[in-house]
Amino acid sequence: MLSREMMKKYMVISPEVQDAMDNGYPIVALESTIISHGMPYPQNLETALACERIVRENGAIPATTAIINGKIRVGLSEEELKFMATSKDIIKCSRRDYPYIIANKLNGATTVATSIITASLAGIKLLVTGGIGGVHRGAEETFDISRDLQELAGTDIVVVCAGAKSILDIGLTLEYLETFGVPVLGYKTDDMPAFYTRKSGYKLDYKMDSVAEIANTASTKWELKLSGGVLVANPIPEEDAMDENLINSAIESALKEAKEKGITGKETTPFLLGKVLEVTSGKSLVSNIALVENNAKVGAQIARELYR
Ligand code: PSU
Ligand code: MN
Repeated sequence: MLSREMMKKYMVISPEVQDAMDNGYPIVALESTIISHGMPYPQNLETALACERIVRENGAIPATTAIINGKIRVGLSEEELKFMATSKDIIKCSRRDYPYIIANKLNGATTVATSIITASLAGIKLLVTGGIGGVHRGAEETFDISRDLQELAGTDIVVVCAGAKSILDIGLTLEYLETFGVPVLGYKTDDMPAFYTRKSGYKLDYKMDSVAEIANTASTKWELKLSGGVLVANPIPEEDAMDENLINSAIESALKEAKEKGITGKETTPFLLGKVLEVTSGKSLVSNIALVENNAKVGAQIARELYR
């Protein structure tokens, strides 16, 4: 956590989040790359607002993270969320970008990696996202492994996601998490969810049927000084899941086009998401929204247990 002095220098905490901090209320951090680079307008703004509402309805306070004009922001107003959803002047911000964007008074959308950093600087213990970044397919050649995984491994935080998209290599992502000591807890499932679908075929070691069990596992990890994060894999609700064949062929064609166009680095994930949206004629967006909202709900419930 940042010292008071450094908080004053670098961070702006919204009044609602500050009040929650002062009173020991459960807080749920939310990322902002999904808003600026993960979904089109206006669905991105609608989803961000819906997630905040769902967190509140489930007894916690939402804290969307971002960098605006070089200030680390924890908790955004509706107007600021709209800015994140519409401005073209927002840099997708990973760990390497974080100091640059702040020092130069720029705007940055926080990925899972930098949302974890921000949450940790502010003392928040739980983050909700849609899908976490991971080991990309072909990483043995490209070395493309999302910073999300290292940040999760090295920070005391619970991250709630709907598994990993099959634009990634889900098997290698799980191996990587195992090496770095991150427990992956399936919420009511023992199969790693694949974001748009409920199952990937990769088995999870631990299935948890209650949010209390999840919070207890995280607390135990931290009390034992086994520092680092816990990943919760919360499958998309049955009724919102996509047809497996449709989504897999969309992903294959998106990967093929990315390769042909020579898309690399930080552009890869946004490009693939955009293509999948196009190929499925918007169906993937409907699923994406549903799973994020579901994560917001479960995340708030876990946060309440954690802050007990
Ligand atoms: N997956 C999604 N939507 C997203 C992202 C991932 O379905 O918006 C974003 C998240 O912010 C995640 C980031 O942290 O992409 C990972 O990017 P990269 O693969 O470049 O590390
Ligand atoms: Mn990458």
